[in-house]
Amino acid sequence: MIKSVFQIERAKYSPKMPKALTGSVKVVEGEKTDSVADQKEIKKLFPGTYGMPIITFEEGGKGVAFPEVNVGVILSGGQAPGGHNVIAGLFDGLKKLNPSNKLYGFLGGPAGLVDHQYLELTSEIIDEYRNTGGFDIIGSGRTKLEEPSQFDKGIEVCNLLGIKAIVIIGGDDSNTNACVLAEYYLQKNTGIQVIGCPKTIDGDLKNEMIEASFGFDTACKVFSELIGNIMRDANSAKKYWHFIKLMGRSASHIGLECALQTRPNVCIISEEVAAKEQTLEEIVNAIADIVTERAKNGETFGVALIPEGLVEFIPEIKVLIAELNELLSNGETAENFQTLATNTEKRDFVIANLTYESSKVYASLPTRIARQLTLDRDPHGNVQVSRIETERLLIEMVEKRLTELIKSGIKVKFSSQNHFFGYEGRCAAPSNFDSDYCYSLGYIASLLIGSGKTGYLASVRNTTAPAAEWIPGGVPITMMLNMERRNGEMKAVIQKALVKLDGAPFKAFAEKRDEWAITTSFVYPGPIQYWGPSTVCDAPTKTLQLEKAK
Ligand code: FBP
Repeated sequence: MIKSVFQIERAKYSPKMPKALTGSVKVVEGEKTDSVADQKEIKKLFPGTYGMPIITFEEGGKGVAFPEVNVGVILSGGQAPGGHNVIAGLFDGLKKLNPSNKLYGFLGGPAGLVDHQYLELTSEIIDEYRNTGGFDIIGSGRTKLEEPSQFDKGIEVCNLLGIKAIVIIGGDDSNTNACVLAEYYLQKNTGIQVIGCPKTIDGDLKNEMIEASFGFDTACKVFSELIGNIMRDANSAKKYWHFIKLMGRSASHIGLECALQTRPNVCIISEEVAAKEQTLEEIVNAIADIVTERAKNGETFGVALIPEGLVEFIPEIKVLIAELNELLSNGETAENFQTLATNTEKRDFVIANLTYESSKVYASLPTRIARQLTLDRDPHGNVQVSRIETERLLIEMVEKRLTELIKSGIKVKFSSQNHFFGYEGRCAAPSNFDSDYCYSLGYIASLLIGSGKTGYLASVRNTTAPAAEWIPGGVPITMMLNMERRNGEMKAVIQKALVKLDGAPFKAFAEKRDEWAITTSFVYPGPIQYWGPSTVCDAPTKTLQLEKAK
């Protein structure tokens, strides 16, 4: 592999670790736990792994010799900066427990476990990937692990390779699968442990015990740099409104964090749209009002941030999507839809099969956007919001609204550009925070394996303090479960963390947004810094700082 000078220098970075992990470690068990909701149902579904205690790793312990163990690791779902460091931390932790331990990587995500595609990860391979972005060391995938036949295929390959533990690095859906797998292997007495690690740039896998999912820090910093660059261009040329859609799936954490870092004129928060039951028309009119107000001051430019999942939160489109899900997921109508050859036939078919209200909404959307709403769902049943051009939808509708205002005598000029930031940040070189955090998560996974645990998610708390003071541990995944309707059935799943409207990050934004809307207040954060003062290189996200502020 040909390396850039940056990669060569960055490979030498030694991730900072919690002091508790630097010597011998002792396991401290806390109180028994309960799931966040639906305790009775979850307990019944997970009799073996329900109620386990929270684990903390503290300095001390006797440094006992660990028996040899082989471990398998899986990268699951969308890429997030730092995944390679989780694997490096896991590898180093396993070797420290016993130098004969082996780590196998399953290739291409969970499918690698089922299809028996794997690679032994040696120190030569690991060293190539330390502190790098991407998941290319073993690849990732979105195969859903839910069928006993898949779990049994996993047992076969584990027996073949002598694997006694599997580490799944994934988001809420993948760690829900990890929990199901842990319970299955426990019930079947296979002796195979399953440990999860919290990954996703979306930032929606967090709770009391999991302060952040890895990748959020780096991705937001990359997007904020790009937004800042666009702001500076907008402020220089003074001729465009830039509409920027930001990844994050349902949750608006990325949009909110980037808004706190850059101070845009508009940032829509999907969770607020849902709470206030704002219609698409209301959202459009509010943006058009800001464009008009700024034009009065001669500022015919601006920046609007749009969360990727917005459409799912606008009440009338939410109902439409739910109807489309029913219509196109199973059964005869779904099959009939698939046989239609042209987009026009598909559009007519959908309109004819929706309720009156939803068919009106569907027909009112630009054809391209309406078609995007009918694209295939991902294997977990989620609408692929990254493929819906919400930023263009809003531009078209704001233009229409402004044309009406112009006709009524209001003077306003509006030229737009649209952008979508997501893939630009998912594989960026991890920031110091993500490099450190991920390495610790992987190292902790090795300790959870060493202490015989299963059904746990590796956790690091106190992450706004210097890394030496971080608190390493493990949280039972069952603690995060609740029952939700998925693909027409009630399922136990990890509760997604959406933006809290009474939380400190949203409040900080809401307090300032009216001012930022009219008075150009842009902040240009610049690129991530990997060398230099700690205040520049190690600062966690504003979201984390505000959430953890005492
Ligand atoms: P995960 O939830 O698997 O971490 O993926 C996050 C994400 O980047 C979302 O922000 C985005 O909607 C989605 O993946 C895009 O998926 P794909 O990589 O399949 O295009």
